[in-house]
Amino acid sequence: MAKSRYEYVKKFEQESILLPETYIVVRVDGRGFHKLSERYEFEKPNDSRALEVMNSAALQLMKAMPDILLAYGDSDEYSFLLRKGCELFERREFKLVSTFASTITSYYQFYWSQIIPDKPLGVDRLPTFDARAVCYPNAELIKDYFRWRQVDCHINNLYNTTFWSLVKSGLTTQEAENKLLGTLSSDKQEILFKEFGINYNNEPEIYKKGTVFVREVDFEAETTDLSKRQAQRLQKKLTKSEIHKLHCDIIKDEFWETRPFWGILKA
Ligand code: DGT
Ligand code: MG
Ligand code: MG
Ligand code: MG
Ligand code: MG
Repeated sequence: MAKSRYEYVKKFEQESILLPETYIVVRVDGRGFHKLSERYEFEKPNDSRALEVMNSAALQLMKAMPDILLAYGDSDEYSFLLRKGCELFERREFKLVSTFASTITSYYQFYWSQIIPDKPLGVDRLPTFDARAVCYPNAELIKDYFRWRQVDCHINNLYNTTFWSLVKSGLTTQEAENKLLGTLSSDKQEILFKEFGINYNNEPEIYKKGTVFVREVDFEAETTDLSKRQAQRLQKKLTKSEIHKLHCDIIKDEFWETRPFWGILKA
């Protein structure tokens, strides 16, 4: 095809290629979900249907992208781990993050209409997501990344559970906030138990631990130079593998060392 005289403008485009041979974590997060949760009257502190929408969207994204080995999410966010040898979009960052953000947004809106049909989405506040990609060079960092997100889930859930118990018992939001200022985890657990008879340990695992999707695939450590046939075989194996849903602890080593994909990660 002949080039037009205007084609030179393409040279102004900048490409950012994610570092080769590193794990890529893409995290998506709902935009302004504080406001969105008020607009659609989410249950407090946790709306189980909204969480189901988020989880369904994340699972569908994972199915559509076989290079995702693991996903972890809570609240309005999800983190996806892509395998080290992933060549999706030639590792072009903008293509990757914009695709993740738009795909999760589409799936989220689709599942919303299925799961929450009694609250149709209004154009004044539609759910949308941002996305970022971070490269991590080794498995230890990957473990700590996901541990960081689960600890965050735990801290937020304990706070929110205590906060909304106080508010539902008659405190204003300001009073509840003041009461929790400077409290430790143990103080919040004590407030929950003494004032509301709630044993935090008995709260649903999905709220305390978030949701983990694991691709149960057991190929050996990735070698750098796969032949075309080996690469195709691997892609097929990834595509056909089952995905399991868990609400378990991912902070302890046990989770990591007992997963089939650990062989890939520890390399
Ligand atoms: P952002 O991400 O900077 O655009 O702003 P937000 O407002 O999305 O803030 P973020 O992502 O730090 O926090 C998530 C918000 O979503 C937080 O205010 C609580 C709300 N949210 C998420 N899930 C639920 C839920 O199940 N129930 C209720 N009531 N609120 C939720
Ligand atoms: Mg935020
Ligand atoms: Mg958000
Ligand atoms: Mg968030
Ligand atoms: Mg095009």
